[in-house]
Amino acid sequence: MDLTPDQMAAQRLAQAQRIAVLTGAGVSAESGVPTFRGPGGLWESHRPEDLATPQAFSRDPALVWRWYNWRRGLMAKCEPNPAHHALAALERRTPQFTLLTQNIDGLHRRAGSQAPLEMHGNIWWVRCMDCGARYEERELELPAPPTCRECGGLLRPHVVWFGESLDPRILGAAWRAAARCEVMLVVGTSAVVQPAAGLASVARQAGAFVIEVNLEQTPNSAEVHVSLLGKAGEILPELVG
Ligand code: BJW
Ligand code: ZN
Repeated sequence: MDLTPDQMAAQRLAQAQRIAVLTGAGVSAESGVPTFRGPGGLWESHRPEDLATPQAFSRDPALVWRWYNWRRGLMAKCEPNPAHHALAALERRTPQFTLLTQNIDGLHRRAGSQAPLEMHGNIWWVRCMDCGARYEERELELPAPPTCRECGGLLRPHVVWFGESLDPRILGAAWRAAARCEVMLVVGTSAVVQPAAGLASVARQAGAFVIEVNLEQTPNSAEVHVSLLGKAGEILPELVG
């Protein structure tokens, strides 16, 4: 009997020894974290060039920090949802599992994922522009801008802005995981921001079976093996079983 696409995806995930998962903002949407693009997305009411570039930060660090403080306040109230939990469960049962996330909210780790590769950084970490110190900072009432506890220098969020390179070790590990996996699962990303958006093609060209879960079609949809349309928090628990 022919399998439906979701049954085929579930079977591939159950049988694979090596799985790579790439997540984007859509995986945290059901936790209440705003996405960037699409209806209600952050870029509908905020210009990325004013808030998420190194030039914007040099021009007006206070403005950028007020935006990050607002987002830190929002994210502090969010809990992992069934999609995060399903991915943590998939990791526990898969011999070689790599979670690649573009999200900075830390929710995968809170759901039990052991070592997510946070390609765009983490909003709960700060980095000093002067001495390079980087440390976790969970205080919600940070001044805008805050200063370094080591040297008093200007702190920035430890995230990757447009025009900045990703950490080469993280990018290298992400590329290797994509090139070596048997199955790649791509969840809740609009697949327009490089270099993360290219990972599905890397996996596909290396022979992996690629599954996409999203509310809508993306630039990746035409080249994946299975595209499942719907909410990650509903589809992933079904897929992982
Ligand atoms: C659901 C759902 C549910 C909703 N269930 N699904 C041309 C011009 C200029 C620059 C470039 C260019 N070409 C390439 C570049 C470089 C640039 C880039 O890619 N720009 C494109 C936009 C064109 N990339 C970079 O600059 C990167 N660095 C780099 O490439 O270095 C080398 C280089 C430098 C300069 C020039 C060229 C090369 C760095 C990118 C850093 C991205 N940073 C951000 C902000 C992080 C910090 C922060 O959050 O404040 O990262 S931008 C933002 O987008 C954030 C995200 O991680 C990233 C991706 O977004 P994501 O996760 O896909 O979210 P959305 O909102 O886009 O999509 C959500 C999806 O979920 C949707 O599809 C929904 O349907 C779905 N969904 N609910 C399932 N319940
Ligand atoms: Zn410092």
